[in-house]
Amino acid sequence: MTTRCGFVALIGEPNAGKSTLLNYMVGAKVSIVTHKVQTTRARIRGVAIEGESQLVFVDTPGLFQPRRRLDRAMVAAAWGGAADADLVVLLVEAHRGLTAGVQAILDTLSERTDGQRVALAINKIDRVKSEVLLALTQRMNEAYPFTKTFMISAEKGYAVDDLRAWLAAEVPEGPWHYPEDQIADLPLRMIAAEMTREKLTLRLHQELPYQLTVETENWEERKDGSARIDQIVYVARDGHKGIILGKKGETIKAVSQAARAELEEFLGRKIHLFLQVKVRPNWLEEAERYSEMGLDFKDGNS
Ligand SMILES: Nc1nc2c(ncn2[C@@H]2O[C@H](COP(=O)(O)OP(=O)(O)OP(=O)(O)O)[C@@H](O)[C@H]2O)c(=O)[nH]1
Ligand SMILES: [Mg+2]
Repeated sequence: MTTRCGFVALIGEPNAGKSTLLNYMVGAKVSIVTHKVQTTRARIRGVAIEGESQLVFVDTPGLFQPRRRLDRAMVAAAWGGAADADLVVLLVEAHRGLTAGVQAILDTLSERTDGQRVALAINKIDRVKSEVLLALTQRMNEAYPFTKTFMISAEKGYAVDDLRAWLAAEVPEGPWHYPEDQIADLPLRMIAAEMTREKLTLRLHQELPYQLTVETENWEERKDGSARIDQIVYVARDGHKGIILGKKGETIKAVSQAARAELEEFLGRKIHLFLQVKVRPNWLEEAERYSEMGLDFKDGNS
């Protein structure tokens, strides 16, 4: 029996649906998803099995024109994910088509990858008519020599099985990297912090979600099988702390409840979650914050 195993990087503009696709492939929510751009900040690995193949999907931050240190570190992590992978899947949004942002990705795609095959996944096909898809497929394939094109809906699961089957046949022969029952390669404390960040992002308006970070400070196993998790939400300004707490602490309470519920479902046990908001004016320039996020601080140097 020959097994196969390989790394598949999911790249694309922010909001293309990379994390949604990873979660669908894995069959569990290992990477957070929101309607806002720049949700994913680091490389997140999710594992799926198809026949004799183990597919290690690498979800990456979106590729965009970076301005801040954090942006640069995120974009570097995304391109790094593509360079290290056996196969690359570029996701584009069907209803947005070949945007300037997609063109910018195509312009450097071949030099950023190491000769790997790149498949195109036109995502969110549930939002457009089929004529649009055919025209876009043609335009995209004129713009870049994709090995193959898929038209999918990561959210609805349309044609995702075709993509998975193709990837399973294309990854190199070799032993599996992970035990059969492992679905993610990300420390639990980070998954827990990400869940809280997702709930904050969904609840807060405007720029604030981009200006905060969440860290799991302490994780204590209890005798009754439950766990106590303490997390810190770092913000840069005093005013932001007030917004996150909300009137009489309502906002942070709702966030904490939602994050706890999801964490309990993910872990299958009782969780006591405690959130604390800290004002840290310079957190976006602190190396430790980046390593907690799974990013390389030096990548942010301009
Ligand atoms: N209609 C539709 N929406 C989708 C589909 N796939 C993803 N979405 C939505 O698109 C939004 C962005 O999805 P994400 O998976 O967070 O996108 P991403 O590429 O990981 O975004 P970043 O992490 O910010 O780079 C979410 O609101 C998803 O629910 C799809 O197939 N159809
Ligand atoms: Mg994402």
